[in-house]
Amino acid sequence: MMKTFCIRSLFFASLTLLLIACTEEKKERIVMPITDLSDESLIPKPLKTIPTNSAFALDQFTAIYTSKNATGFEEVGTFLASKIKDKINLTIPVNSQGANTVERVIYINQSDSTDLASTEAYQLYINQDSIIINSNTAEGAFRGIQTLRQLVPLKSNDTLAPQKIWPVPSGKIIDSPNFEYRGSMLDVARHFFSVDDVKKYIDLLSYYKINMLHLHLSDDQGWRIEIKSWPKLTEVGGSTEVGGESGGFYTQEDYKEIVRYAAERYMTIIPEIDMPGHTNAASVSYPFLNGNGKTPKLYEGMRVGFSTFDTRKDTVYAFIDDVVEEIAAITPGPYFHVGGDESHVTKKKDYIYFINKVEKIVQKHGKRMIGWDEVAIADIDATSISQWWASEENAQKAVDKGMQIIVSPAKKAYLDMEYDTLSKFGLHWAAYIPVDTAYNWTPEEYGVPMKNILGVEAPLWSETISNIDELEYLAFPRIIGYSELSWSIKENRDWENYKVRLADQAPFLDRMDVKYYQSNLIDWKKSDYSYKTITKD
Ligand code: TNX
Repeated sequence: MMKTFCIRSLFFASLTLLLIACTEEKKERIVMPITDLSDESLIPKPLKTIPTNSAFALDQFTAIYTSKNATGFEEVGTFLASKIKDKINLTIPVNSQGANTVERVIYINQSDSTDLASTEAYQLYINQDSIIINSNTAEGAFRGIQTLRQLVPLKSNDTLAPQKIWPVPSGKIIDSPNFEYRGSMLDVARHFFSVDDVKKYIDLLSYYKINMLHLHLSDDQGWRIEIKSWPKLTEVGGSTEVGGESGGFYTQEDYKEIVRYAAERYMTIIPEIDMPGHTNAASVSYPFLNGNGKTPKLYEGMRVGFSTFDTRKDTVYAFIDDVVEEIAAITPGPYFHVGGDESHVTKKKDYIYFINKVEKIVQKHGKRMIGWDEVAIADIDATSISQWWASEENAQKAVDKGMQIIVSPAKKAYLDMEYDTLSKFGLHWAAYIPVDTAYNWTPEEYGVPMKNILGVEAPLWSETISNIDELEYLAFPRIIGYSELSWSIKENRDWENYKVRLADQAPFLDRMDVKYYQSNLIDWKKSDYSYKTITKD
């Protein structure tokens, strides 16, 4: 590994020298401050960090270059440039467009090196005059630039050279994710959230390398996605929400825009249509669907478990086929979530019959089924996925079937649980989840074997929240901890160390106008954030 690195660094060093030689006037060498890359507040913590105690001089003479003919790499470079511009108001050219004098390069390189463990793996080499990001895929490069964004200091050091310089601590980072599935769920059914709200959430999640956003698109209180063959679902079923406000829904164009925006950030959207329970809004729109024997009416409360589809009617399955077909057609990701939770008024044998049939419909439309942990009682395939939220017995059934599991235990990973008794929003039926409890558990050892774990997801149910500020209050800062629980290996996780790095997220969260919960377990760094690199004399 060392040998490949040396050869590669030689290659890039010569590339850098060549670039420097090409510049018209050679600037004096800047003496950079002593830094410690391993002391930077990166979240999630990378696999390996090797400091070299100098710095890269990010300044107006820096340019980004990306591998030619490597799909998506130039876009990753452009994304990085725009985020650097947002953070420190420095314009950096990408692949020479607009370049004047170039003295230093950030090179985003497509590499076939077998050292890169997965499509999301990356290596970041920060030298005095070059930063090199190696990855097999643009997805890996995208994860790598999130690390780099976190390393760019907010304030320039104006004593080093006539121009402003933002020193990026030097060294190597070798990184790849512990779990391939790192997610959050947003319930847009109990309260509706606009496309812009969802985009903001996507932006924040992707900064912490979360790569899955599960949208809970239907429930008793609302149906939130346009289905062209069944228009009343949104006309009627989308018209209200918890508390009686006017609800809302995504047109298919809106949904495609969310999918596109997420894909630009290498995030997969997972649509959920919850059934056979949690279906009151659908049954109000089309009463033939209803199987609970009562006349359905729009519901604006917070109870669960009272609705069910009629599991013995062919027309119900024809309806589901249309719904899955339309949503699958605008969902490029591999998954379709069918809910399956809390079907308290569906008889067990009907529930099993229903899930068996729905699994086949999902597969027919080319997707892999995900369901809440109850689905493991049905006769489903090992290729389907169980999302473990409550029952250990159901989790064990999924393991016995050889299924993969998304770990989302309500007691640890539910973003809608209150922090403590003083919390402004949230519920506490599963637990109070302060910021340390949210972080201090080990998904790898929570009860199912590591080989069955696809990843970790933190669901945000929205009974008690109705706007983006309230969403942010519950999600932040806890979701940042879940990003580390799913990306970083357990040997690299430690609450005492994490809480200092979390405190350092305050300037980013403030800049992004995130109304996070300022837990007093954290000694938040406020906006007077000063330049952090140590300078030795
Ligand atoms: C349980 S978790 C539910 C949701 C509620 C949530 C509130 C799960 C699969 N079902 O319907 O919104 O609790 O915390």
